[in-house]
Amino acid sequence: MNKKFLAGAALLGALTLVAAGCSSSNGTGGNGEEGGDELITVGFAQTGSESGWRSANTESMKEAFSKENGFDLKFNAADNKQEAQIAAVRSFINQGVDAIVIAPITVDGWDDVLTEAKDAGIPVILEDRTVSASEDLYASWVGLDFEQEGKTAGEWAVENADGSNLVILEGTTGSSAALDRATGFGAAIEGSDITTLDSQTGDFTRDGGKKVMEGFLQKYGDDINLLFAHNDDMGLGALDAIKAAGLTPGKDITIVTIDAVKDGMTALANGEFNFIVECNPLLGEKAADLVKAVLAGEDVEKKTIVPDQSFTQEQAAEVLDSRPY
Ligand code: GZL
Repeated sequence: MNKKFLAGAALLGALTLVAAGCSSSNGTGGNGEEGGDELITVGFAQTGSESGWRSANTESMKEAFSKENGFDLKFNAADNKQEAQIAAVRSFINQGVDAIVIAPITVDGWDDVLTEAKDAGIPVILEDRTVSASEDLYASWVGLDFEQEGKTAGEWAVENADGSNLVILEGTTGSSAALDRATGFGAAIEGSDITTLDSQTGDFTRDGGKKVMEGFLQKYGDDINLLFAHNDDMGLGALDAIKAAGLTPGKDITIVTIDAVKDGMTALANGEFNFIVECNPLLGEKAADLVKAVLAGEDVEKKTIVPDQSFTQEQAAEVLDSRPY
């Protein structure tokens, strides 16, 4: 139930009780919990479960939006389909949640449902990816600098693999992560001797990365000597295709990815990947703080960027056992 409505009803109820010379005797919060405060009901529309990064992000969000932290979380994973994700947001609006959090699968297509949330007086916080809709349709965004991630990956490639023939496994088409990583990487290799043979989406999944890499290898064979994958999971899928083609990943084909999840860092430490740019999935605490601040009527920053780092093979080997995800 929308907190504004509840607050009004509670006030009216309290006034009625006082007027009738009664007082509430059960000493419970609005939701009847013994002595507890009322929980903040939050609808979280997650993209799906397409990658190791997504699993870590979901875990971080569920941990932060726990009952212990004062939340009643309604969770939906949209199987990487934007129409399902928009339907989930509409359902949260109809349920009259206090706030909505979205990890928007793609940048476009959000104006209508965000306007509906605004008209219903339900604040929206974006986490992870961004949208093209007007900033006045959401309260705040917390995420990563995807363009910088792509730029860092591209700069390493020019520094360590200039003159290579490159294939690219792109993330989900139309997602801010894929669009901005492509922009940053492209700018970094501009003017270098790296030749881009092909670029295609693997939808951020291992299966997608494997299938697209199989196609690249059939078409270009061992001309390929550099792979840039927009996330670890597509790079991990590509490893299967590279080995099946009788090539040695990390040597015959230099591999640069983004995320730095455990399986990616393991591949980096054992020499199958060559460089990874981190993309921090632990956004839950910041998102929960933003929800509480917005509902308390506090001014919040429109954008919060969480810092990233990058890893070579040697650095991965050093930190692998201490990685939080
Ligand atoms: C990035 C995130 C991307 C990851 C992928 O913040 O949106 O989506 O890089 C994930 O692993 O699927």
